[in-house]
Amino acid sequence: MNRRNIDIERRSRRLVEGRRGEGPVVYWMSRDQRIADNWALLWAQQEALVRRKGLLVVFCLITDYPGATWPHYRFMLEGLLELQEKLRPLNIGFRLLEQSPEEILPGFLQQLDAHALVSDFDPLRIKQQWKKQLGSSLPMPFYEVDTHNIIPAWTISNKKEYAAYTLRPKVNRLLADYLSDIPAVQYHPFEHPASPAAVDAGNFIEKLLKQSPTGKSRLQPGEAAAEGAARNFLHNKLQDYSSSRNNPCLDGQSGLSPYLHFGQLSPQRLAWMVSQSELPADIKEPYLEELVVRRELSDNFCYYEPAYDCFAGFPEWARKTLDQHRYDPREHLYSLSEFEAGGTHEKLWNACQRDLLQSGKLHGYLRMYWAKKILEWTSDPETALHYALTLNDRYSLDGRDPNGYAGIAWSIGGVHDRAWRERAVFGKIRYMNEAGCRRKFDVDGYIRSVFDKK
Ligand code: FAD
Ligand code: FO1
Repeated sequence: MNRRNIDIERRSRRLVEGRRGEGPVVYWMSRDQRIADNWALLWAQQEALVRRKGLLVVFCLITDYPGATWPHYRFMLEGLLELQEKLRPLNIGFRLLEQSPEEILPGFLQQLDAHALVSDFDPLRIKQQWKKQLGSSLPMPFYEVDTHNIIPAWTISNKKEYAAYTLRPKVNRLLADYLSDIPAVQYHPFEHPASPAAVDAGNFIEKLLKQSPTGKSRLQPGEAAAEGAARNFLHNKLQDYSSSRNNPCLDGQSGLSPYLHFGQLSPQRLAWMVSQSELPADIKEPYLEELVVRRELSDNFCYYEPAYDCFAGFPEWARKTLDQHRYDPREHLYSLSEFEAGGTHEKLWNACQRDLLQSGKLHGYLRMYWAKKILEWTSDPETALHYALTLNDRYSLDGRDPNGYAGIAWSIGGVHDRAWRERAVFGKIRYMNEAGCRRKFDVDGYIRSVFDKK
């Protein structure tokens, strides 16, 4: 096996044995919505080339995806429109199916007599359930390829990691071997058949987009825009990342998380570009720490902790301390709709919430403060968790993501953190407040910038 084949193979695993059909190889795309730098598509093409089969990409559109609203769909659908246009000259088919995968794929694949099915990896519950159900009803082999993590989630660790310091040595051991350039998909020489349920995906998406009550996406969606944004960050902002990223008044973060969330940008491509840049290592490392260690730690958490969005998913010390402070009096209590409307007594929190609603994103440093105040101003940690998850998923363009579940569990439930000095309500969970923010950045300047925004 050559290096390319090894690289492709070691990111895959077989979920179902099955009997190979005579039809095309099908890639059910979900988390990694791109053509470039997609190991799952490369895997599917390699399989189709060896077996002299056509190649088809299928996307199952679920109109009630948990937590998703129109701005998210708009961003995703515009990306898919670009994707299907780029697949055509490669002679790779694209089908958009309007139903959840475990319902529609078995019949669809049977009609095609599909040779094999491959999907991208995702640790979230909904995907794990779909795959389990699919696995029990498919006659053909079913594979999974991790093309979101640089080192497959099941390779980097076989257990839930305690914190970044336990995952980091594992990353460091394997990264040099896994972090490489990624080959390109080729023109596919074998025809894919006209398939059942072959609605014209382009027309269908255009029609859906016309129904969208939201205007154009604030951030330009799609693979081409993602690549442009990554290059812009690399050339103009990376050098100042470590000094400016924790200041919400500076535009110091990369802003790439929506592209990463919808899979329009490959984390490996981004990490590769950063690692190849001529900037000194001490400039590149803080960014790679977030992009590789922290991000892969989130996938590790959601993959090995089935209760990643529940109180039960918090570490034992955190559950114990939160339980001990469960009945502490709260000075302020707000309902979900009061939080949603940014109607608390604290101007900074209200500005954060307004920022989130206006721009679909909240600065990384403020996300921590924002979630911790929800813990302080609700009756119990379960309610706090529910409110934070609901608002983050509903309003963040990059929400509904393992990073969000891990970030909120860190803020409210001490996941990947340690015990701090004990205080009311929080117990030993790390505390944050406005005074701390004032020591870090110009809080009034931030508030003004949000309320002055048109
Ligand atoms: P940059 O600072 O430029 O970092 C580059 C990339 O590294 C990010 O895009 C992301 O993939 C990764 N990264 C950075 N910080 C973290 C982190 N703390 N944990 C895991 N990966 C990280 N991230 C999301 O992608 N979606 C969410 O819904 C989300 N919700 C969060 C909620 C809370 C309460 C907290 C505390 C954090 C949350 N994060 C979330 C993690 C982090 O804040 C964002 O990834 C980051 O702010 C995104 O902006 P950026 O791409 O400009 O980040
Ligand atoms: N995945 C799908 O396979 N089909 C969908 O219709 C779909 C909608 C969707 C909407 C918003 C959003 O944030 C994610 C959505 N996803 C969808 C899933 C996404 O691709 C990611 O896999 C997970 O959210 C994160 O791992």
